[in-house]
Amino acid sequence: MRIHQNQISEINKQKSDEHHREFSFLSNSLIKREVDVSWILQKLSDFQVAIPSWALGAGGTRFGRFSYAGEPASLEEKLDDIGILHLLTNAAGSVSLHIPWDIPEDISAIKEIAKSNKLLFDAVNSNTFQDQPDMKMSYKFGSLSNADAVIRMKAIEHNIEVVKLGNALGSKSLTVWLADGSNFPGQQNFQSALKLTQESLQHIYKAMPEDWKLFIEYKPYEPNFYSTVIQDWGTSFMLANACGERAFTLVDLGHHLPNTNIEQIVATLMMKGKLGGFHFNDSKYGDDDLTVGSIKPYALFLIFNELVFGMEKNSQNPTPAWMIDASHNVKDPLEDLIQSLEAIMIAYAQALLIDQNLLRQAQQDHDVVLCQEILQNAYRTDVRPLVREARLLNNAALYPVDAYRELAVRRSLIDERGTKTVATGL
Ligand code: LRH
Ligand code: MN
Repeated sequence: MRIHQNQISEINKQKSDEHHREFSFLSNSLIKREVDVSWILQKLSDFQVAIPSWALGAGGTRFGRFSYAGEPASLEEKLDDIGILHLLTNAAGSVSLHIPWDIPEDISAIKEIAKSNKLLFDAVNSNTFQDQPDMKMSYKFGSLSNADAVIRMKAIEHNIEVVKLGNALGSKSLTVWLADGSNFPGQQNFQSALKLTQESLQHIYKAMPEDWKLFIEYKPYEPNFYSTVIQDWGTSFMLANACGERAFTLVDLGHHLPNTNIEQIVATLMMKGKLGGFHFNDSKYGDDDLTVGSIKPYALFLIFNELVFGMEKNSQNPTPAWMIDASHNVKDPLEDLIQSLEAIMIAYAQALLIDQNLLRQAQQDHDVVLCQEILQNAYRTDVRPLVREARLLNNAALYPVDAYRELAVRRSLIDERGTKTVATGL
């Protein structure tokens, strides 16, 4: 199922007067605030978020999964779905594959389909948190940290295989997330688990092509509920330093204990040049993988404030990899991803409104009230007309969810694929 640009421009016509009214009102008030509107529009246009190949079907929990009709049953169909997202939002310009959930059978055919959907391949993800049908051993008690050297080598070889596959597709980075840990005190020797994990990651790092990056994703708990080897940013940071200059920490927003100050972690990692990328999502309690900005939009804004400051000041930190990592238990997966992209663009646009020099001066002067005024003036600015204008300038939809529904995309996907197809992934 494909949609075409002219269908989107047709739909945009219905709302363009309303949009232009709201956009000119906003840009006039921003110009009065000495904001460079065209600079922000360019930043928004250039901001591309990778879509997870494992989040294009309905997600679920151990308590159940309610499938969504018209799910993509193959990687080819997943790339077409991301192509639809990209046409509607101009913000979904790449895909992050999870191996073996999405192994391309025919690399050149997959590259063709990606190209025809204007998609690049972002980080590839290895998977040593599930046993594969043909496996003679198990990752039940760990993979890169497993006390059994044969199992560790199996996991290392899998990661090297994933890098080879990613390299053939044009990807330039590997994301490693380990479920490794323990469920009970005494079950695991913390020091040897960390030491073995470090050695395994160093082995993988050395096997990567010279221009590749390694992203080490941390998580405090689940599926292990007493300890996780790579439990927090500090452990990931240590392991990245132990690997080398092309190893970085990956921040999944859902991988923090309640009330963790994530924006401070982001600032610290950028100052140290070790912030590799993000898995954007939102959560109320644990690793809920909910729609970005649906629970804590102000926290997301504060993170983007640190990112904007860091991208201006920390040349030692490469541009982070922007990726979504969400699971859709009750929403149409594509509508959920559109809402996540919108929330990311809004938080970024609001953060770009902040006069970082004015804020620095207020901080120097210990003018605490003014610091908050500067932040909240930006946060309380309705930047949606800006985000819409950036889409319009790139021939995308002014109102992507409305356009998705008006084009009856889900209906067409169901007509094409039926109601029983199940997408691989979470
Ligand atoms: C772990 C995680 C990781 C992925 C998985 C799908 O919770 O965030 O990034 O490998 O979800
Ligand atoms: Mn993640």
